[in-house]
Amino acid sequence: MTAVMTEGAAAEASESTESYSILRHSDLGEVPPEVKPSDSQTSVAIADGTNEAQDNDFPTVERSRLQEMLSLLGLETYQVQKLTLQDSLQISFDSMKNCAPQVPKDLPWHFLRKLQALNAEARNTTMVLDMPPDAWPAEKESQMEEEMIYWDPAEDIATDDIYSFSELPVPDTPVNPLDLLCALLLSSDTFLQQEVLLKMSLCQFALQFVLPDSENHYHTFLLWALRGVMRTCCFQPPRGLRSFREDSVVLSRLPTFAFVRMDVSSNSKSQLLNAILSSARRLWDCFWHRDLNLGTNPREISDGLVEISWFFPSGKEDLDVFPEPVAFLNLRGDIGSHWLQFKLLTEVSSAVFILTDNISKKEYKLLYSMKESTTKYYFILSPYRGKRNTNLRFLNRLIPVLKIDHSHVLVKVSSTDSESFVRRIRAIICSVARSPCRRVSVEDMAHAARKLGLRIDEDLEECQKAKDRMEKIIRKIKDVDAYKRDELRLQGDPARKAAQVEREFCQLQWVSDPPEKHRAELRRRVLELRVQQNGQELTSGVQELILGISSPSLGERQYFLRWMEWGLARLGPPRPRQPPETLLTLRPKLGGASDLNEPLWPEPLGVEHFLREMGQFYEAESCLVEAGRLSAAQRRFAHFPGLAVELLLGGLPLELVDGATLSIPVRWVTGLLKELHVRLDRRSRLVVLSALGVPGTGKSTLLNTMFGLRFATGRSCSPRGSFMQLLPVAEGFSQDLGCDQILVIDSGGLISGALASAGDRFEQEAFWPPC
Ligand SMILES: Nc1nc2c(ncn2[C@@H]2O[C@H](COP(=O)(O)OP(=O)(O)O)[C@@H](O)[C@H]2O)c(=O)[nH]1
Ligand SMILES: [Mg+2]
Repeated sequence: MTAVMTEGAAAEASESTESYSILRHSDLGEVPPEVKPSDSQTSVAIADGTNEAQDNDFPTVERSRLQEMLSLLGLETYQVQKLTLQDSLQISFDSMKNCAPQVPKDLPWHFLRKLQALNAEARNTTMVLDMPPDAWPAEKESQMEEEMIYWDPAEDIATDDIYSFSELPVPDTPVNPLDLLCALLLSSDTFLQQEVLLKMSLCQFALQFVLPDSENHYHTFLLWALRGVMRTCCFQPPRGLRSFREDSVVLSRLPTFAFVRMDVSSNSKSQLLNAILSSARRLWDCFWHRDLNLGTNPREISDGLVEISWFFPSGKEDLDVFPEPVAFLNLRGDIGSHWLQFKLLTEVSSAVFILTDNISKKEYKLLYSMKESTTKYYFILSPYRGKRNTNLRFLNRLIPVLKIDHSHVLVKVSSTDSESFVRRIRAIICSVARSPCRRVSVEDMAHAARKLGLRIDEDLEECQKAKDRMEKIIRKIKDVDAYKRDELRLQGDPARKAAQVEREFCQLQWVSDPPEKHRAELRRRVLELRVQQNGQELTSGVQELILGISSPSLGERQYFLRWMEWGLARLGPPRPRQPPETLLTLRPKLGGASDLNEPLWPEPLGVEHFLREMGQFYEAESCLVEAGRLSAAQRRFAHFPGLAVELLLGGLPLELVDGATLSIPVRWVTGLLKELHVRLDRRSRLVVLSALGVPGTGKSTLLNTMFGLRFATGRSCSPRGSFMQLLPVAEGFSQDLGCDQILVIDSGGLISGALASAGDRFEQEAFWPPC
């Protein structure tokens, strides 16, 4: 035994130099970076079984590497006060500039802007260098000298089109895209992290799952950030219409497959994963790999990053490489240096694929320590010259330890047919997924990560407090329609009738000689309805919501709203798959005469209903004050606009046109705008930008993509009213732009589908924006 070990160790020592020199000159996909002092230190400790939790002993070289990266990218200022979603939306001189990044500090912003526009080239953000090398940031000058030597200034392109530079000769970018992404996420607050991941998922990129942070000795499991990513689940009852519901990806329990590298591997893990996920009809570069962007630097801070991607079948045979949903995890860097992440993957995955060229004594010891692990292990080997015997010897000893057989060892060398190799791996994945394998959700994985000592982003106290408050409200909602009727009473019949009478009252002003008697009658009826409304008490659900949005902590308020959005979205029944036009043609047959003002599909309960209720309380009270039936001192709801404006400033779309009555609650909206004026310290010159058009034509999607906004989208679930959101303009830029804020208005399904003729629809929609 001792003799074998000694021999193995000797072989390892003599071979390591060989394999390293081969790898340095290899152009094969994911070439591992040089073994860093920190890596070897960590891995030895782990192999001895002494270091299982977060490494609190990071050497200073790691610290300075992260600091250098942050300072290179201009992100060091965001380490205490993190970059927020609102910061990223701000309209400034830079955001209006339409040119390629010139210096490294431009990279994070360009990446964010491209991602916001759902540009699939976002990960390939490169720079166009149009300044002399001596203008580079001093701290990186020496390091860049070598990289810039290949750059010929004569090739500089004086272009202002940020999308055209992908066709240019690609300059050496001083930052690896994964480093850029990690640095940006480490500098962002949890809401911006969530937005970045959501947009990345829409671009069909792999998402960050465990974010390494050597600086603060904590790796973060991004549960909250992933929670915002939705997937559509289909329901097909034996009889009846197919229906669907959107749910967060973190809730699905799926077979999960982890791909990791041990020591060195000449096979690119990410390219292999991309090949596994791609169909013959669609190549999918889900995981970034270096061949996607020539000339990028090795990773500096993103080793230890774990990414996740899902495969959800589309129902189209030529696209579906797997018959059922599966998840994939990809650890960047060597498992020995990132043992904690590797252990997590072994605890949550249905199977782990280990890519390696080298199994020697050190690797044997590492994997031997996993002998109690219950996941299935597969090896993907590509042995280098002279390593074959050593590999085989240690592999044979690992086979009983990991409870595997020879079918779990796959060899891929340069002569292996790649397509059949990929098919073989897919077949393994399918067979594991069909067997009674481990199926865990991302939420379950977070429990495992917590036990291992990783930090979970969602464990923040304010996030948990907000969640508890949301659950208190949601628990009471057994039936959405009954809840709307009983708890949100003001927006039922009284609001509809009041809106109708007020509309009639307004129309009277166009009559040349309106009968005074009729006007007085309408005034009396409105007042009566408002008295009725004002006589109601706030229900417990609305009171609880008000408490949530009045929290002194901005973070808690924002967490609460997100929790409420998700909690309420899960309550409704699945929606019909068919577009509303189909339902329209069916409805007269089903229901006979129907109210044309009724929505075509049941409106799901949302936060906007609670705010609409607050608006109605305010509206009723203000109406009575105006009529002299109530004194200003008796007002109970005067502070409501202030609460709502705080939400608007935090990025929540506020309802401008009531989706149920299709009327504008004038006093409420006036109250909001007055409050906004005060809150903005009178810097409230607004430019109003609105999108009008037939429902389902992509208005909300367009506004969201252009400005990074959060208007509800989707053919059959968009609210019918109109919503407004604010875009802040940077202080130094408001003079040039001529305004302090941009108010973006998104008209929802103001008109019910094809019910109104095109002319009527246009007239109705065009009527309200100037109001
Ligand atoms: N394929 C495709 N779908 C789009 C595009 N824009 C929007 N959609 C989809 O069309 C549906 C309706 O979009 P939405 O923005 O809600 O339309 P709105 O009712 O006019 O606001 C959504 O499911 C969008 O994802 C587009 O440019 N291409
Ligand atoms: Mg819309």
